[in-house]
Amino acid sequence: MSRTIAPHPPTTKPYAVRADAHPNPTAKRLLKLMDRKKSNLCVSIDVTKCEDALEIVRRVAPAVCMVKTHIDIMEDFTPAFTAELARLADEHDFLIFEDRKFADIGNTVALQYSSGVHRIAEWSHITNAHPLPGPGIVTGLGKVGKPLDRALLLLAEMSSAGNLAVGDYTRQAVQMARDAGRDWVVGFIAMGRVDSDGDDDFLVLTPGVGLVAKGDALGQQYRTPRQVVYDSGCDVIIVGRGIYGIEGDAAAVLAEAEKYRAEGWKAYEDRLIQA
Ligand code: 5BU
Repeated sequence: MSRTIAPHPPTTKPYAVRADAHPNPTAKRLLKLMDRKKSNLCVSIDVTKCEDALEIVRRVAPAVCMVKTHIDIMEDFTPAFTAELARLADEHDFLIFEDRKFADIGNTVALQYSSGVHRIAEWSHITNAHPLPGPGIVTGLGKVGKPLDRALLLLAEMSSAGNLAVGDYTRQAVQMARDAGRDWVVGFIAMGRVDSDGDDDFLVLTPGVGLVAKGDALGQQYRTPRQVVYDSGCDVIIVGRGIYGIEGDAAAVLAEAEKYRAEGWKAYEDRLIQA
């Protein structure tokens, strides 16, 4: 399979080398632990009961660099859930990414990030925002997240069919990140190297990854880890139902996570060799 993107200098460097040069402590920690665990796999935990979510995390923990949550879908949320998640993250060496997709004015998102029932900034190392409202969203979230050494991703592209995050919108998202600086906006949710017109080293995290299914009934579109990491130059693969949705016991879920980890890592190593 041939590469479909223009070469992008930072993606030809090992994660560990990129870690050394990164100005954001969370991005630095992520790149280092990816290297240590040989994993560019983020597992997305989209179940609605806290104990079910924790059980999946315990199963996949050895294989992941990151766990992604949607905290607002938890039906029985209490702060004990995020405390346990944070404990597991420390014990098993992974980061927590709350996929909150903030999309309001700066003042409101700062409150949504810091307060309410979920107090996201307290436990989530990384979160994300739509660039739609303009740079005030980045500044507002930064007031809360920067003092805590958190990291922000902008949604430059999406995986779902017919989404509007394309063309100029994507280019302006990248510009917004550059204007904000990598000490706070560390990268993007995107389907490829949206930053390939420069040589700044952003992280690209990519959902819509599956080894078997091509999509779902609601517009999700899947590509393989190799298409995402090798062909498109992305850094982290985000996999949900492809891992926690499989039939079988705890060992089967870990085996599936391990399969994705191995595929993602091989694609990364091949990318370095090809560079
Ligand atoms: P799946 O089960 O692997 O399809 O789950 C994908 C996850 O990634 C799910 O939590 C989505 O909310 C998330 N996601 C996505 O699928 N596509 C996007 O463009 C973005 C997030 Br942004």
